[in-house]
Amino acid sequence: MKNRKPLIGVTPLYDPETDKWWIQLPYMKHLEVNGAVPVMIQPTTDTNTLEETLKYLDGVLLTGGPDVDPAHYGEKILPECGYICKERDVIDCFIARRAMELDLPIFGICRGHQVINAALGGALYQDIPSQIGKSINHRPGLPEPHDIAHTVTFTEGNPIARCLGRKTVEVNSFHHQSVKTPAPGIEIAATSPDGVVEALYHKEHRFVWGLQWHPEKMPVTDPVSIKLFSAFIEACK
Ligand SMILES: [Mn+2]
Repeated sequence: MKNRKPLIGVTPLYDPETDKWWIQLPYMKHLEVNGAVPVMIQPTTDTNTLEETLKYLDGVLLTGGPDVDPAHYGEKILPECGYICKERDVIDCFIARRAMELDLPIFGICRGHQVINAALGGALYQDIPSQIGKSINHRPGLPEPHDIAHTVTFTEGNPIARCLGRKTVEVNSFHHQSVKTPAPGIEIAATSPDGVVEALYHKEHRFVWGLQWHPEKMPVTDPVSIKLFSAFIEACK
């Protein structure tokens, strides 16, 4: 236990229209209110710099964003695949793999959850509506970011379910891709009623969790979000 709050590196987003890298504040806010110090990871593809950055961090939060290049899981790009940011793929995949090797806790949200799987050798569905079906709309475009889109049901005895102390949770949804084949060591922790993977964890690592939904888009007082961010931050101490 260190005599300071955990320092959490947060991956930024790239906006191709303005050529700017930026952060979505709710990730930082939820980390801050639950007892961590969040900082943006510099968007550089120089992996030496990223390696040096990791030496200072107590954990990493892999954020949402554009689709991972299907080349990472050995597939050609389908027409339904969305915008790809190759620089961000380099940054996020390097951070995910090296944080694993360094035993740093990793919390992946939406794209971050998909990055964990793709970086470790798993595959993704490039587009849920065209590849799985349309029983649930995972990108319904509801008025508020915290509006509930669907339920997720946890598998028996996984650490995320234990953290929340419940078998189901109501979640928001902003994605059109999902985990197809789990990477070696990755276990599915929760699915939506249509079978889409909504949460994962690494069975041998002390804290590698991925969520397909966005707990940071819920109010900072949301009990489920508090438990998830607190568990991550506790692992970073
Ligand atoms: Mn969903």
